[in-house]
Amino acid sequence: MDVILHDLCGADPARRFSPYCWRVRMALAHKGVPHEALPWRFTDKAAIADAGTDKVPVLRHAGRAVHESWAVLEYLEDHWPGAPSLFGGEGGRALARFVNAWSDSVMVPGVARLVVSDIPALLAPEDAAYFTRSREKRFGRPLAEVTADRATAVEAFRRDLHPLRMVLRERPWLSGPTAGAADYIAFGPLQWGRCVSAFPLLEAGDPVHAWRGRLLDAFGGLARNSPAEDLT
Ligand SMILES: N[C@@H](CCC(=O)N[C@@H](CS)C(=O)NCC(=O)O)C(=O)O
Repeated sequence: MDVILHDLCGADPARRFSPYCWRVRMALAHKGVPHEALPWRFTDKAAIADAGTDKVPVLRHAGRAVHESWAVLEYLEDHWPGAPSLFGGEGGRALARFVNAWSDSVMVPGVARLVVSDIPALLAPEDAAYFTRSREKRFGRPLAEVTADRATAVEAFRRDLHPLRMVLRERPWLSGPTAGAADYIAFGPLQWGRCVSAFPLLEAGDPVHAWRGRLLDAFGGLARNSPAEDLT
């Protein structure tokens, strides 16, 4: 295969759950780029060390190893110019960059503090130990404590999604007439949450829920058919 993606997985290699890798998988499907999404585990640092990172996604193509999901999206756009555009031009690229910053700084931490304690149970033993140690250090307390108040904390998360909701009330996609990079970038954290936790992040009836459903169904149900916990 010409294109390889190192894609985070759990103990079950079919459970793919990284928010950043999901952005890339949706973008690869959008572009119609044939590829192999190789399962990669947290402690498998040696497999990607040559890319100069210890994190996935890493995309390999033509002797190059590209890391950082935003850089991978730009790489796909620039190296497959004849395939459907992810950004819809330079203005779209610039606005998608803003969505990326918003998704990374608001959505990812928002989902993390609601689901992080559910993740170790899905990981291989050595990964679970690494994940728990590194994330407890990051949060400064046991993971069970981080999510203990999630039944009420989810309300603040849903409020934080309001900019997304306002747009999706008016139109089906962030990116324009069809889904594109901005949609995949915002979808990634929500897909992460539903893949690792049965705790429902979204309420039925929310335009964000309906939009997530459209993205789950895109590309023949690529995201919906992946193992998940929250099936709402
Ligand atoms: N800013 C990076 C973030 C990548 C990232 O944090 N990946 C996580 C998986 S979701 C990872 O590989 N973590 C490895 C670790 O924690 O050791 C991107 O957009 O690609």
